Amino acid sequence: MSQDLFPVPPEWRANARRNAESRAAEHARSLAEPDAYWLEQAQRLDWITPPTRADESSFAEGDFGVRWFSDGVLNVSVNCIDRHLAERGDTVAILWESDNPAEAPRRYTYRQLHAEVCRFANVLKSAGAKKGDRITVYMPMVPEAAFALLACARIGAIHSVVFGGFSPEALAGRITDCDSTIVITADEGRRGGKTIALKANVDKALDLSACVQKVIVVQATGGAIAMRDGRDIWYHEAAADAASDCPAEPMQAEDPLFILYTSGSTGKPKGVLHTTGGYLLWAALTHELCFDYRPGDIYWCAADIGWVTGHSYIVYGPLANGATTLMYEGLPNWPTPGRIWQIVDRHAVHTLFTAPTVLRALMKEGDGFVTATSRASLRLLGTVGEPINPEAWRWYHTVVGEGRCPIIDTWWQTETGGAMIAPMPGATDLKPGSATLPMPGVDPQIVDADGKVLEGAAEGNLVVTRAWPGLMRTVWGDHDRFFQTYFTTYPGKYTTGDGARRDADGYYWITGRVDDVINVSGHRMGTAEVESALVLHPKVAEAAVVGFPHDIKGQGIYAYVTLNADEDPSDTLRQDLVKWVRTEIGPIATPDAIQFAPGLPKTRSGKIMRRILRKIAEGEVSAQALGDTSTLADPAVVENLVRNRVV
Ligand code: 6R9
Repeated sequence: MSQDLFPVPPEWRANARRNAESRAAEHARSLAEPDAYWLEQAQRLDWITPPTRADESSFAEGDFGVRWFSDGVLNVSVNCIDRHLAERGDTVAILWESDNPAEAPRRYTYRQLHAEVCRFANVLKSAGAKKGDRITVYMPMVPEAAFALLACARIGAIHSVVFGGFSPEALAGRITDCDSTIVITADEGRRGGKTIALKANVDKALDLSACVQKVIVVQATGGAIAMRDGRDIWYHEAAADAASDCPAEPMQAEDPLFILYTSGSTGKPKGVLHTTGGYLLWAALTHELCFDYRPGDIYWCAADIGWVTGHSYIVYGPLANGATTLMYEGLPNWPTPGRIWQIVDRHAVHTLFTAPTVLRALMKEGDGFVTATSRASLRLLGTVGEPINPEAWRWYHTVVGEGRCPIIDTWWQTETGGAMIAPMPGATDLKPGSATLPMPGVDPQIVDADGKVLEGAAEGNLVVTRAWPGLMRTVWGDHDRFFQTYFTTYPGKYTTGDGARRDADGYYWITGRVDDVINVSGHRMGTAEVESALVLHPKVAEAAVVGFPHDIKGQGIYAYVTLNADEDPSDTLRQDLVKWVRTEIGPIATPDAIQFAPGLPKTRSGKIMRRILRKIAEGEVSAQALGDTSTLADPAVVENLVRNRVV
């Protein structure tokens, strides 16, 4: 095993804020004296009224609730902008790189960011936005997307970002669920040289959702779009008359900051709610712990603002820490597979934070695109979104980082607000494929199916035994669903839905989801969502969806479809179903394989046996792999499925 241990590089050992001993001591203290530790940590934020109470959460039925710093008052945009003005007003806060490599980058200093965010906040106010209103943000990766989030935070409105790749139907569902009154969008988005008709999608979505009164449209490409009188507002026109100062709304620590919809194993996507004080503290603290940001570093999180990673590690964490955060509009591999490394060189990027799926796709193109660039500025490499296979880890470490950059593999979830298990660059020896050790305040356990706590080296279900400041507060509009989903499988503990192994050194290795969530290119997809989309098709009687291993995406989507009795399977229908799902949910839900199945394996009580469907999709079709099929209502169904596998 020794060759599999990558010790902390000497430069990091000498200079980082934390070393192995101080990391361990901090973790121990955070669990032993949580109130003292967290009230001390709270001082990294600027409070209007500092909190005197830290954790008041309970995971127990009866007095269930998550609450932190409840008597504190603050504003998130002030913490991300105003408080930096005196010391680093002229430091670049947001450095923006266009999709088009020939276009000049844009730079906003903290002082300019202040003016932009205030103007945006004033435009929102003149459109009628008030504290507590929900505002849906459906934007490309342009600086205005970050301004929009911070402007919402400034006036106390709750933003709900919907990824620009979601369809009008999916957007409408998310607008209606939280009763948004305003949508912020752009004329079009750009990615990889293609345009995305964002405003046209909003128009279609608003035919399905009646709650929206105003649509604020940022001019991003200048493409022709329709504007509806009385409803649609051009941002640049409204901003021309808006003041560049806007008082910040004082917010209680537990006032909502944002909703972000995410897929679960059942039902429609859940609106994960994060609040003001605890979330911001967690984003800022974990950004420091994982990346040890120092003034002058160019920090690049190559995620999209539509996902939680973009919220916590493009916008809130880095800006709360006064960092220069690079925001990139396009794709890592366009116009060439070397684009990501060219951007690293162009901006002398110090920290790069991306996803395993991106690394796998780039690895396939060969090392030449990497070695053609310098990358001399790189000091730290991060990953997030899915388990990183050791092969991709080694490539990232050896070829991209030339052995000098620690790989910070951060395990966390939309629900957790920020990194939960991750290395710290100056403190943690690395093992390829392990997210290593828990962050301060995080008390993980591995439990078996019956909830028995497994000690030492063990494998099972990953749970967390106590609240931390970044934990979500509720599912928007359905507090009971929050409790039922996360706190009843193992009463008194937060269920992550992930499996994990802990080795003899106490390192955690995430093994993937143990529920019906699949991870496609680092994006969470509920199998139930894809199934509901498929059965909406007039020719489909029944559908079952599972994940299967995919070289680039990590997991692909495999759908078993039973047609209505009078319908015949055909390739045309198969293509039609793929298109149908893309229209219902969006391109990220594109099925990779559709198998027409005259029958699905069911128990006598009618439950679909997904275990068997997963095995068949994975190509494990021996009797031994398929296991006991005697409880099936009709065992012959399985033979048919095995015979007609499609990948
Ligand atoms: C941040 C984010 C959460 C799910 C999570 C897990 C998987 C994320 C991971 C990882 C192994 C890592 N996941 N990071 N698995 N190692 N470093 O991705 O949030 O979109 O909510 O997805 O992603 O399965 O449960 P989200």
